[in-house]
Amino acid sequence: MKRVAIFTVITFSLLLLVGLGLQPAAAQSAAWTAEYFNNPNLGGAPAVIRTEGGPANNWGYGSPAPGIPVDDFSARWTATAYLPGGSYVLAVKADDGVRVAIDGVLYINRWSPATGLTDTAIVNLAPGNHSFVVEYYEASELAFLEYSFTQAGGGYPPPTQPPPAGTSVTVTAYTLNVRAQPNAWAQILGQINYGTVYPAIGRNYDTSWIQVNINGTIGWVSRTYVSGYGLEALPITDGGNPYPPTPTPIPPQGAYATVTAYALNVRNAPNPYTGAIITRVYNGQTYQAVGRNADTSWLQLNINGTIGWVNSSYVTGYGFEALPITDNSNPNPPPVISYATVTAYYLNVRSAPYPYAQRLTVIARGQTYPAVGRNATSTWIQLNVNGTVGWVNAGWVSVSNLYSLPVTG
Ligand SMILES: [Ca+2]
Repeated sequence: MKRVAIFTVITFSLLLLVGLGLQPAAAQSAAWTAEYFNNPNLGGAPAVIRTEGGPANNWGYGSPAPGIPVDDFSARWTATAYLPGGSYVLAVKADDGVRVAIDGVLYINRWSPATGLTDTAIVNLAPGNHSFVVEYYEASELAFLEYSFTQAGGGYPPPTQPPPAGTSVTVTAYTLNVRAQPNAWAQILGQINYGTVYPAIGRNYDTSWIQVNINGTIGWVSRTYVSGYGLEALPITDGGNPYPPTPTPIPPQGAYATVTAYALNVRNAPNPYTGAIITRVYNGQTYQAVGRNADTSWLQLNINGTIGWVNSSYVTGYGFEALPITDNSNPNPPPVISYATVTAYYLNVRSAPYPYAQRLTVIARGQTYPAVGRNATSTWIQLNVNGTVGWVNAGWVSVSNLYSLPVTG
């Protein structure tokens, strides 16, 4: 007797009153002789014999009678009743084992530990007296036996109880779990049966669960298995939507660039030559653009916290022109407007505009290189020799547009 499930006791009491009132076959309303055994196999003489209204009961973790243990007990109910001829539906649900014989024919024979299993049989009877024997045993934990024997074909008649005042639900499932919360994995408080009617006192946000009052116990049942009117008008009593809809994503503020190249270098400056590669981004990736150069040919992106530059030809997006200019350099080198052609047989290219500066390379007569600067007296010319920038003596080169060159040395 570790625990007494008051709710289920109440429920089953109600079932005895209401469930068995569903146009029961006579055997169910007849007096039954109940024999209880303090062993699980109906062995020996019964320890308790008494008259009961029927075999159905819910003993929970308890014992059916004084002197009977809470586990490893068994019971037998017998009755004889006059019945009109016809087809009947026999249904039992037992924790644990159950057998049902009618007129000596064993219609249900499930003598094994179980819970939540319903066994049914169709029983065709001639008019007259019929004998019923229901046997049951409990192994451990919960103990209950549900039993019904009803005329087939007529369906379930309406409940004999008048519907409660106000909004109510009628159970449409054979048995329906009543749960502590409005979801299918919540604790089961008990079960209610087909055709029974209970006050509905609330609902969840989408009326998929109804809060009901089962003789004072408040629980939830699935809307799928009850009928009723006005359920949508019930107050929401579960605190609201447990599954809030996914919020509509807020469009990102500012400009975003999505990579259209297979792979795109991200540099520390908006220049393919002087900007060092600091990372790469890949096709389809999108990053926030935080700046641009003057002609928006390069965009400064925030790559997960790393700020770098990408060529804007390889991204797509909107609003880049509105970004702040965060680099004042001209990404495109100025057009070459001056060339120097070597007139000496060989000519040293030096690191600085004077004769003994370090020699970087040697160029030869007839070769032409872009001139990029000069010294103030135009006696030395700065050349770009295939990427090596150095100085040559102006006396050994022929220079176009000499005075357009900037003074760089
Ligand atoms: Ca059990």
